Amino acid sequence: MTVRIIHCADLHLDSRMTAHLDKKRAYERNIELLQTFNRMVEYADSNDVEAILISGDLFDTPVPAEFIRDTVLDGVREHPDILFFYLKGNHDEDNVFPGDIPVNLKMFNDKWRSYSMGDVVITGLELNEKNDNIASHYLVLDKEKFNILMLHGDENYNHIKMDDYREKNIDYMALGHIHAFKKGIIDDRGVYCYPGCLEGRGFDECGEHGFVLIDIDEERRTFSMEFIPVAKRRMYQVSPDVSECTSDNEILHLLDRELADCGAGFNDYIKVVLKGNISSDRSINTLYITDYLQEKYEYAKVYDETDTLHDDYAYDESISLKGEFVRLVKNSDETEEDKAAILKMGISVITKGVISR
Ligand SMILES: [Mn+2]
Repeated sequence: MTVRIIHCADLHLDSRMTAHLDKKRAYERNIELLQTFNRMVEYADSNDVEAILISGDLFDTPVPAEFIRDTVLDGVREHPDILFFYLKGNHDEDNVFPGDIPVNLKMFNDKWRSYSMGDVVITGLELNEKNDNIASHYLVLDKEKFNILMLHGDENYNHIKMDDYREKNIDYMALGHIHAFKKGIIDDRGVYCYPGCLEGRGFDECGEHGFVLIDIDEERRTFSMEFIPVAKRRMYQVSPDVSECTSDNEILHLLDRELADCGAGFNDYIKVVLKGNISSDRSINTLYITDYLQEKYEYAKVYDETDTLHDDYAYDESISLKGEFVRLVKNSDETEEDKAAILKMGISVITKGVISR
């Protein structure tokens, strides 16, 4: 008999997300996060998945918006054949469900608690400052069973040390807290895994995101695992060196190549940080580049962090506004660093009419 389980974590439903998005788009993005949760549940429904493990931070806040909280509960109720195991994390640590919860939603508390699904046993505990150093001492698992352990944290947060969990008969440790996929070995028997968040919310969560699908062979007590990407949008950041680009169009071609290599598509969020050295008679029009990218992607932001080649200033003897400006700055009492910054900004205004940032 094969038992099929989904392991996810860090959905962070009802996040602020106002670092890059205005209020309206942040709200739309929250709805997308909720739809991705629904998509995962639909995947479970149509692929014979018996249980979904949520290893913490289902919500970004202990008091999620009613609509988001109730939609999650509706999704659970509408799928009575799927068991949902929800262990709270550090963002949703309070009582997120004040009312009655569906019978197929199984929760945990600050003491070890186990649920059996035939020969598969799911055990979990919500770590806190009082129990995190002693929790492993009280963990007893039947070595004849296939043991899944749910926890939220890492070495630093909640002090989860893999050494403490060796030789404890764990087969699969379903963790949450780290927002990118990560797996490793506990001992001869078990592995640990962080599935990462379901959707990236910022440029510190770039690339593919999804959940882990686990197929357990109950008799042989073996399993296989597969990462299933499910995110609607992905975040990508590229920092190309544009020193060799002699025009903004050349920068666009370079970005096209780099973003194609990433696999970025029109649903995705793009952050570009331009690097390298450009000559003083050149200024990059970031508005032009941003506009181009916004046509091709859901969201794009461009930062110009190029340095201007210092030597070029010395030779500008032209009788022009730019020449006069360069000489004025060059002969000023400013530090070399400030001179470069002032020249970069001023030349950008003079030649393109925009301030290059
Ligand atoms: Mn988290």
